[in-house]
Amino acid sequence: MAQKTAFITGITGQDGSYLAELLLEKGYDVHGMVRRASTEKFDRIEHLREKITLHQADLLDHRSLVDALRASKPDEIYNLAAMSFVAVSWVQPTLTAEFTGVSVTRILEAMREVCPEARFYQASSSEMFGKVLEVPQTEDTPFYPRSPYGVAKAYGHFITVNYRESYDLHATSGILFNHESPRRGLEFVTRKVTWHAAAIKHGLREKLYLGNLDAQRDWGYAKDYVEAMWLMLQQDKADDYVIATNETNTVERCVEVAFDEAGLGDWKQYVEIDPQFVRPAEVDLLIGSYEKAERDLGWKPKTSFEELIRLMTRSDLELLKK
Ligand code: NDP
Ligand code: GDR
Repeated sequence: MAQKTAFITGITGQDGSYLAELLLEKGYDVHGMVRRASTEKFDRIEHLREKITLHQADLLDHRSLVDALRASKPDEIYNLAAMSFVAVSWVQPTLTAEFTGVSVTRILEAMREVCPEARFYQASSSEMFGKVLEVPQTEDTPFYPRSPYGVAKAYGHFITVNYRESYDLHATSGILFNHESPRRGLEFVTRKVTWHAAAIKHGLREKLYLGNLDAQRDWGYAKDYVEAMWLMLQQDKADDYVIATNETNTVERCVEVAFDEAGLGDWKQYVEIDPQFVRPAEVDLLIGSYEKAERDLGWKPKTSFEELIRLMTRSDLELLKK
C-alpha cells in the first residue's frame, strides 16, 4: 500500500505531538504546521524533528495555509491548532473567535482549493455542551456553550458539518472530552495540580492556588484519544463522534489523588482558593458517552482517571527532581 501523508495543524501542542508519534508508527509521512515566533518552542516534538516536515503557516493567513497544503499534499488533515485555554477566551474573546472558530473555515477553504479529496478532522470539544442539558452527553445532546472558547468551537463544529453536507467533503468532527498527559500545558488544572504536588514534595513551592474545586470533568488520557482521531478518518463515511470515558470526577478529587501519589498526606494544608481562577461562567458537569465510538470505531478508553493522575504526578516528580 502506498505511504499516506498527514498534515497536522497544532503539531507543537499536547495532542499534535502524540498524534505525530502515532502516525509515524503507522508509517505515515508526517507534515506539521508551525507558526513563527521569536523563540522556537518545539519541546514536545523535538525528538521527532528529523522524522517530520514542518511548514510555517498561521491559522489567520489563508495564503500560508494554501501553500502548506500544496507543499505537503496530504491524504489526511488533522486540524488541532486553536487558542485552547478556556480561561483566556474571556481575556481575548475576538482573537479566540478568529483562531478557534473562523479559522476552521479558512483551512476548509484551503483544503477545497488544494486537496478536496483529503480527509479532514476537526478538534471539537465537550466545552460546546456547556450548561448541563443531558447526562451523559452524546452526539445528539444540544450545545449551550458557557465560554467564548466554547462558542468558537461550536462554530468550528457546525462549519465542519456544513462543509461535509455542502461540498461532500470527508470532514469529521471529534467531540473530545478533557484529555491530559505529562505533556499537558501547565495552565490546565490537572497538570497544574500534579506539577504543584511534585514541586511541594521537592520543597520548591509551599502552596497551590486554585479556583472552583467542585467542577466535574470527564478526564481521559491524551495518548488514548489521538488513536480515536486516526480511527475516525479511516471510516468510509465521515461522521461525528464523542470521545470520553463515561466517568466524571471533581477538581478536588484530582487534587486528592495527586497529593496522595506525591506522598504529601492531607492536601487541605497546601491548597488555597484564589478568586482569580474562578471563571465568569462555569461548566459544572461533563460526562460523555463513548457508545457510538465503541460501536463504529471499536474505540474505548484504556486509562482510568486515577491511573492518569498518578502517572502525571510521577512524571512531574521525576521532572522536578532533575
Ligand atoms: P494545545 O494548547 O496543547 O496546542 C494548541 C496548538 O495550536 C499548538 O500547537 C499551538 O501552537 C497551535 N496554535 C494556536 N494558535 C495558532 C495559530 N494562530 N496558528 C498556528 N498554530 C496555532 O492544545 P491540545 O493539544 O490540548 O488540543 C488540541 C486541539 O484539541 C485544540 O484545538 C483544542 O482546543 C482541542 N481540544 C482539546 C481538548 C483537551 O482536553 N486537550 C479537548 C477537546 C478539544 P504554538 O505551540 O505555537 O502555541
Ligand atoms: P477546561 O480545562 O476548561 O475544561 O478545558 P481546565 O483544566 O482549564 O479546567 C477544568 C476545570 O477546572 C477548574 N479549575 C481550574 N482550572 C484551571 N485551569 N486553573 C485553576 O486554577 C482551576 N481551578 C479550578 C475550571 O474552572 C474548570 O472547571 C479543557 C481545554 O483543554 C479545552 O481546550 C478543551 O476543549 C476542554 O478541556 C474539553
